[in-house]
Amino acid sequence: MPIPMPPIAAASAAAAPAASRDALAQVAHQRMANAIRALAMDAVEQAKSGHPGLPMGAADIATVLFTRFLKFDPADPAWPDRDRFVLSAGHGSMLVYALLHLLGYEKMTIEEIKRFRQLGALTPGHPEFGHTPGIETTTGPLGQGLANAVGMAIAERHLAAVFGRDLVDHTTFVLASDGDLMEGISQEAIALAGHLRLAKLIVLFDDNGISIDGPLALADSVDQVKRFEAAGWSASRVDGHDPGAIAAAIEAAKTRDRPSLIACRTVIGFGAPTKAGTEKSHGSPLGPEEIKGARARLGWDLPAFEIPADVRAAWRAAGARGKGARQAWLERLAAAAPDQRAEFERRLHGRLPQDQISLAVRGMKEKLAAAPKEIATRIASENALDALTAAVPEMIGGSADLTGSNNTRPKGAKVISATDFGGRFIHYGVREHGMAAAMNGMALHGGIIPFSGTFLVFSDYCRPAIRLAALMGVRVIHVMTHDSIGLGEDGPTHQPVEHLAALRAIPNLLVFRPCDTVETLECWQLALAASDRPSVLALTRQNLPQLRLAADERNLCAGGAYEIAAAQGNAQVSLFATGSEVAIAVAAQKLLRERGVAARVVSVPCFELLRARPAAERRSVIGTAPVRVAVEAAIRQGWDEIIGSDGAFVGMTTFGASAPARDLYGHFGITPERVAEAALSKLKDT
Ligand SMILES: Cc1ncc(C[n+]2csc(CCOP(=O)(O)OP(=O)(O)O)c2C)c(N)n1
Repeated sequence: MPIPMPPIAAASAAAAPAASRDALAQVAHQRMANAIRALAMDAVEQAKSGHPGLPMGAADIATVLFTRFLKFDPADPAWPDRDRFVLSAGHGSMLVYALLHLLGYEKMTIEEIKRFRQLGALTPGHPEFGHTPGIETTTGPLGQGLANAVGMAIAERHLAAVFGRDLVDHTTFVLASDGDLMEGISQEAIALAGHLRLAKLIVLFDDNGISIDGPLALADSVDQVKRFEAAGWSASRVDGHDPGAIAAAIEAAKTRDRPSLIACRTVIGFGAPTKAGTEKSHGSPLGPEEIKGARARLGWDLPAFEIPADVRAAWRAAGARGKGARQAWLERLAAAAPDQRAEFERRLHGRLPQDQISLAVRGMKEKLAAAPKEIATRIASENALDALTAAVPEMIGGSADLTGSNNTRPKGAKVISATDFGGRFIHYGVREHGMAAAMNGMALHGGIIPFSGTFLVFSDYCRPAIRLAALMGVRVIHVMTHDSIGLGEDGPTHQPVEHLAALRAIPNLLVFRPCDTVETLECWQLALAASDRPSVLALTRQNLPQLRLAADERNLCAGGAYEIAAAQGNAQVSLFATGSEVAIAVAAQKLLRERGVAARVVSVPCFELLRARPAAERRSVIGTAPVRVAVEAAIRQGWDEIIGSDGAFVGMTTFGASAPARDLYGHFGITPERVAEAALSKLKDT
């Protein structure tokens, strides 16, 4: 049954800043909101696909937010001190496209709106960061945007603590739907935000009681206000079609000492005569008859895609509100101490302090050459972090409650807390998914390189956010320790088997699996340098010998693979391995030598970097030895691109088991002897 439509509230321009008051006063709020509704209906109709319900229902909320509160300037969509607006319910993308168009974002022309959901248009089905100026993050998978926003709000607080409020002082707004709040990730995100008392995070909940299947009551009966309050938020309910009430609630939220939820009761598809208030307006074109009826109800008698001049002018005036604020900010930036300004700009532009990094890496390499270390790569990573975080102050670490296991808290890193955001380490709690999504938000905000940790097996819990990081091309670095059966006694629940392959399957993600302390340092250096993609570092719990003994300034991991132990004579066998299995391959090389077989060992710390090399280089690293054997304590999937389908693979085909690591390697046959046997048996066949 349709929910009865409340009366459309009259406009109030009283709260508008002076610059736009006059223009706003000319045009009722209602007509401005209806412009969003009309564009959404028309674009979805033209595309024959899309979601009109949310933009039509949330148009009043968006109109209030963008005309009275949000600080932004269409002339510079990436202005660092803008307020952030995250449409967590990305399916309602036409809401934000309509806003960008109406507010005067240059690239968002009416032609782009007409090309909604067409190839190459700035109006893809769901908002995409980096594709459309003014879009803060890619949303669509529900819940992610909300968790990204938590990261953005943390980033704002941290940078404000470091650089002062003159340069950093903005609010993060989210529009979230029922679906966002039903997703599990939302619990992780709101719990973290409440704990950190992120007062400058305001969530507007499009509380329309409808999802795809029908009324929310089919599947959910959570009292969201109580839920958010229980997580330490301030929460209120308003009529989401009453601009005065929405404005008052935002006004109040801005004074709170904690994050705020404003549950805005709305009617999905507001204005549609028979489909409003029902799931029928959620995700398909309304159809010509319904649109005609909606136009009549809304008093909008213009043809498709036409906006009356006065409404357009009022929206443009709203778009111009932030110009002065940006100008004032630019002046404050210009007046800042030169060092402070340079450092601020360096961090915000994502430029690394290359000299300091090179110095730190060189210093560590010299030490490691002088005194090789047999340690776990997770410890090697901690050592690398001690040096690198000293050189790169924008690195902010963390862990999902495995700090002591992941070794991601560098020496002296203070904890970020509700009372002190100046720290550089975040206790994310047991919230891997929320952590990964918040890291995306920090990277998107700019000025921060987030890195964090959990066990590799729990990369599954982070995967949706890692995928989005890869899609968006943001620099987040995941330290994933306990990377194989080598973790031992915790058993098969904790032993990753398919995870390396699964991560390598994500386009644009760098998956590093270093074999010793030197490679770990090099992989860290590469992950930091990868400014437009995320990285995972898969690291061991168990100790590994240092295989790279010579001092070498070059970063040998940069090519993705390299010969770490040459054959004596013409190689008959190439042994490929990653991480902890490189030492096994080196031991197998020795066994083969004893049998009169010349083998070379190639370490493959990063498939993606190897794949990116010119074919001739790749071929030369892979080599021409007639037999190829790969060893990795994981599944074979992916390895055929290096060893071919005729190559031999020594690894896992089942889940692991609970036992000391050494016993497990024997049990699963990942040993030098088995590697040598595999090579010899292939040699016989050639
Ligand atoms: C993680 C995830 N699961 C499922 C979907 C598919 N989906 C898109 S919108 C939606 C729910 C719609 O309900 P709501 O969030 O209340 O949006 P509204 O109907 O109010 O537009 C679903 C299940 C999705 N986008 N993301």
